[in-house]
Amino acid sequence: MKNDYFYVTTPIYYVNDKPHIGHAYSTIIADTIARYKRLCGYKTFFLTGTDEHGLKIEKEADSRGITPKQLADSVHIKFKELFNAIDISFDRFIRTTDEDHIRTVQIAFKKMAANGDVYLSEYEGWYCTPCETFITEKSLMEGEKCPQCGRPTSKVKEKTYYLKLKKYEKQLLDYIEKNPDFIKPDFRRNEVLSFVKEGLEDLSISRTSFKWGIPVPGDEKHVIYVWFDALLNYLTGIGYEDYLNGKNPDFPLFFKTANHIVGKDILRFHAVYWPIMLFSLGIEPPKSVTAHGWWLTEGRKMSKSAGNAVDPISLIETYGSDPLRFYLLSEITLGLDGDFNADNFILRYNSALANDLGNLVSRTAAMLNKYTGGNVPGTDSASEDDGILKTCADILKNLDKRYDEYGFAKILEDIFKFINILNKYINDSAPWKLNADDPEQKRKLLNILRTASISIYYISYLIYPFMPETSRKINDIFNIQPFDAPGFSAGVDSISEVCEGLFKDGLRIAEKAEIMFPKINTDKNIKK
Ligand code: ME8
Repeated sequence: MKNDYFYVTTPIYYVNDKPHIGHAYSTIIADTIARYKRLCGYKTFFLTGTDEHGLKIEKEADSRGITPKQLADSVHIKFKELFNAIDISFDRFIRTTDEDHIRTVQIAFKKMAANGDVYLSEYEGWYCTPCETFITEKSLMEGEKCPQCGRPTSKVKEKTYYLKLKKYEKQLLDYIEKNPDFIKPDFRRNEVLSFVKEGLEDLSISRTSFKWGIPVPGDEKHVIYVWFDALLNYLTGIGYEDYLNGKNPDFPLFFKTANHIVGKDILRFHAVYWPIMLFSLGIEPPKSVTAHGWWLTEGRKMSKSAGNAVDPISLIETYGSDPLRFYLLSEITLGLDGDFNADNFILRYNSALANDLGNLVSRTAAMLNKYTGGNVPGTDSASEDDGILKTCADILKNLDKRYDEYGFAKILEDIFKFINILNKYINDSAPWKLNADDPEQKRKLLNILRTASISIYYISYLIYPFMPETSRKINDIFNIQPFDAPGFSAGVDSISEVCEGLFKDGLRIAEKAEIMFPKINTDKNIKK
């Protein structure tokens, strides 16, 4: 077990409505990286959850005639159901209504106030409830609309506590400049830098005109601003309160390695306000904030309010979870937007998953059952790989770096290139034409079958973080424990040793391999 820590988070999602593909996307990104790091032996903590306070939730609950807590109780379940259906391996699902979170927010508020970073004044200006954001006069769009979502804002005038952002402006600029990997991708980092360079205004962190939030300690007319509350989930989730009480020495070790995955819409909160809150608390900012792009439908951001959201549950029920995970991570380079297109989804499923991967596994299993009675030849009877495994070694060599860059689409591209090389190798060497009674041809046959089997084991390893269920199914066929078996870990440096050990004396495969990806009839359409 490595002694290194790895902490990854998703945004916590508002409970005003059920989840869509966009929410699944952020969570699958975080899950994939968490699975990879665990596989490599890191002490990994993966946090996700729901953001349950604020005016938006209060209004939605009012419109449904229920309390905000009732709304949160029912909608947070939808997120848990989705995450269960798409194999999300979170270590904690946090809700901002959890008791330890409420205490943590109040502790943090008091600490910032004690450090002289909070003051009471008055806010007069604009507020966008769907974005839960204060909008400055100069950034308002025509018709007093929100520059972020284009919806109408409302005018507010109320007493409020402010957090001193201006005080930390220089410290933040220095931090961003000295830590080139703090904000990813680079073009987003530049956007944040120019925003900060324009000058920051202090941030209003409390409201008095509604009730659904965490009370300001000592002044309970105020509820804490939902973003101040929400960002602190990243501290609650890994036990900040216990750490302050001297009970959780792991806290700083995890937080130092924090990687926040966020959509580009909420980068500013994570790359400007959040590090300043942490400066005020005396905590070093997270290792990285990575902003991914949006899933669009027909060119527009997918969202429930736009009425163009694709329901992940109906997709999973029809096609399974791994095809969705595969599609979302292979289709767009992280950081860019992508159009969710049902025809393209089916096309990719049929070609990459059914034809290339699925076929490779089922034909290899069938050949093993036919020619060797289901036995993968051991080193004593087969030893050459015709250079095939060199391609695989090259992928492994770059893997850590690619993960650090969140280069998921590139990793998948490399894996599927390897799958195709292997399919071509099988086609070209045509084991079915070899005569098993001829010793030389028999040797060739065993070599092909062993090479294909070992390669499939590596493929199963490589796809595990992306498609855990498929990886599990492949390992089942080969009677090998899954990559998430308790206590198992193997990084790129040790997987070949593990593989050698497993395949040394040969293996016996399952008699019948199920078809992993039945071909989709292209007349069928995805239900929205
Ligand atoms: O902003 N494409 O919650 P939220 C890709 N509670 N990703 C999308 C998307 C799309 N069309 N739509 C949403 C909040 N997302 C706050 C966060 S964090 C301390 C508080 C994803 O429910 C993306 O990650 O509006 C985006 O940032 C997040 O969902 C916003 O979810």
